Amino acid sequence: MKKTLIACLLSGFAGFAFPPVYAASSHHDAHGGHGGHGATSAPAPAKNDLVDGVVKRIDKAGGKVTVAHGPLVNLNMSQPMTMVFRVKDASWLDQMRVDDKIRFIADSIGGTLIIVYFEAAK
Ligand SMILES: [Cu+2]
Repeated sequence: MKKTLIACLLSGFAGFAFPPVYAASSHHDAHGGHGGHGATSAPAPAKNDLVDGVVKRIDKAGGKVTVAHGPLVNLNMSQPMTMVFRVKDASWLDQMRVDDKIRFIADSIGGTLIIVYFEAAK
C-alpha cells in the first residue's frame, strides 16, 4: 500500500515536472542567439522586413548605436545613410562590434528612432 502510493506520487511528480523543463530548454534554444532576453518581445519579424546595416559606432553609456543602413521603407528613408539609433534592449550593444554586419528593424517611437529587433548578419 505504501509503495503504491509513493510510485503514484513519483509518476505524478514526473508528469508535472518534465513539461516545464522541456519548455525552458526549448525557450533557451529559440532565443540563444539574441541574448536570451526575448521572452517578452514581439515575435521575430519576417525575414524580408529586415534591413541590412553595418555598425559604425557604439555608445553604451547613451544606449545608442550608429548604423550605416540601407533603405528603411517603414520610416520613409528611401536612401542608404548612416545615423544614430537607440536600441530597445541596451544589452544588445554588448553583442555588437564596430564593423559588424547586422540585420535589423527600426521603428519611430515618440519621435525617437529605436532598433526594435536585430540579429547578426551571416
Ligand atoms: Cu536613416
